[in-house]
Amino acid sequence: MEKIVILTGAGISAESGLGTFRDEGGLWAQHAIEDVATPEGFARDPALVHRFYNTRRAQAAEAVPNPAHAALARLEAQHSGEVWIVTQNVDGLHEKAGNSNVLHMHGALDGALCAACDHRWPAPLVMAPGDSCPSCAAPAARPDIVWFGEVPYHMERIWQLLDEADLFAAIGTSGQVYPAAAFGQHAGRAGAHTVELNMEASVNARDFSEARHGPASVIVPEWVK
Ligand code: BJW
Repeated sequence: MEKIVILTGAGISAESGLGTFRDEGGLWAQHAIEDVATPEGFARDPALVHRFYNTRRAQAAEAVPNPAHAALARLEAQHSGEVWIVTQNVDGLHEKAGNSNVLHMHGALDGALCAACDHRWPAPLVMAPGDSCPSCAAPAARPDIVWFGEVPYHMERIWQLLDEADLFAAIGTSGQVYPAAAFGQHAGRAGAHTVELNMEASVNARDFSEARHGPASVIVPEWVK
């Protein structure tokens, strides 16, 4: 039975009102990456990093899935084989839309992580410097987000899914951040048909055997049918 693996990025949530990173006016135009998305930035100015994620947590809590998320939920419900979503997004919109096979490789806004003992728990809406861990009591709570220089989650499982995939699709991602940027090439070499669905050609467009360009809310439902 056909196995489908779908990588999603910020572009799939753009039409739900959540900013992408690298588009004009995106999150990185407003914040320096090294200040808010690295462990070094968090050590330097935890208040700034918490403000950045508190704002995004509040936006994500209000956001609703758009027709692209809904189409992927339909795909999982109706496809006779396996469908896996590997998402770089931390907004939880795939689960809100109804997908259950979701791997969050860059963490989640609704999660907190203890930098001292690695304990994880549901994040409160607002986190602050010095918040303590409910397990070891260290004042070391941080967002459960994978920052630059940290190893993304579920990697062993993801490489295995890519090796076994018959179809791999990348949706709404610029292809600039590794290891996700290498998934298309990896899946193609392992034998999958590869398709990119994005507003424009990504930087690694040549790794895909098929491309569809346009807003995700239009091209994803068309692709899923
Ligand atoms: C639409 C649309 C619409 C708009 N419809 N489309 C040199 C070479 C190779 C690698 C490295 C290197 N130097 C450093 C590295 C490693 C580094 C890296 O890749 N750096 C690059 C910048 C070069 N990577 C890491 O550090 C990662 N860890 C790692 O590699 O560990 C080593 C290891 C790996 C594996 C096994 C063992 C060891 C960690 C990366 C962590 C990324 N974290 C962030 C922030 C945290 C999450 C958060 O706060 O939300 O994750 S960065 C940010 O970028 C975020 C995203 O998930 C990620 C990807 O961005 P995405 O989703 O692609 O968004 P955009 O904005 O870039 O693109 C949006 C696209 O949508 C655009 O193309 C638009 O056109 C399109 N679009 N509207 C359809 N309506």
